[in-house]
Amino acid sequence: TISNGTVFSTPNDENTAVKGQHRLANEIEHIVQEHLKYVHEDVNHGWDLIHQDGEMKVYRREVEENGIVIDPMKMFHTIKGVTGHEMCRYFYEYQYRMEWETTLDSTKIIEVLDPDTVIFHQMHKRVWPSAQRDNCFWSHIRCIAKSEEDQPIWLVVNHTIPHPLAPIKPPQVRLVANVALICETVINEPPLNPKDIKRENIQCRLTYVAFVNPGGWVPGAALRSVAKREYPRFLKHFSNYVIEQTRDKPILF
Ligand code: 6CM
Repeated sequence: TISNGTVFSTPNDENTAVKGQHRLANEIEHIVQEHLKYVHEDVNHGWDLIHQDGEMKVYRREVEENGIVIDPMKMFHTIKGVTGHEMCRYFYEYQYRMEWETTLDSTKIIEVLDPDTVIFHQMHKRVWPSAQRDNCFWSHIRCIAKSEEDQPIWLVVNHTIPHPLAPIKPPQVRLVANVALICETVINEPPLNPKDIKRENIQCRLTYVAFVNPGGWVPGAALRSVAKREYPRFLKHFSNYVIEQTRDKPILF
């Protein structure tokens, strides 16, 4: 219990497993709905295609706020042989984070709100010449059923929040991020018996959006060039990671 009376649970606290009943439930619901609303928004107006590689398309909208570059990013990809659930699981779960995240020095869970919602504190690698960034955010995974026949939508949202267990310690700078990974599974030529579905029959259609404020001045041109290089790199690397991890495992629908 923290001095203002708020009860914070720890990662090994067994009493917090009631899904969706915690102090962030309303905020999370709101942000999740926002992401779902804009997932199919078209990218023909105001978005620049800055990278394309096969099925992968990376778009950016150039935006500055008080002289700080906060360009929204939006990307689409289709990954063969994996499900939306698998993509989201590997993105959400703590134990895999350092195996695919190339921008981090460290990650830790500082609170578990329910099995689908945790709070992370992460330290990013320093990008010279700017200050090192950290990020404290809730992370939430969710499955949204569309209908009996359709494959569900899986999504993970990571959204920055302040937390007493993660005070900002200058010279580090806290970045502010709102990112979502939204995935659907497509089954090609489905066999009559769903049990016969093989990895070669499935693919994942993915949308990833990122709204990141670097939380302090960074040279705009440098930030844009880092983003242009790093986001496609992340998407390619992370997708290949999930393909490799799941190749010989039963399909997780
Ligand atoms: O979504 C990604 N990772 C999530 C899980 O770790 C995380 C996302 C946070 C967004 C932060 C992106 C910015 C990282 C760069 C920091 C350095 C800034 C200084 C630049 C100076 C020129 O919740 C994957 C994110 C992939 C980003 C490329």
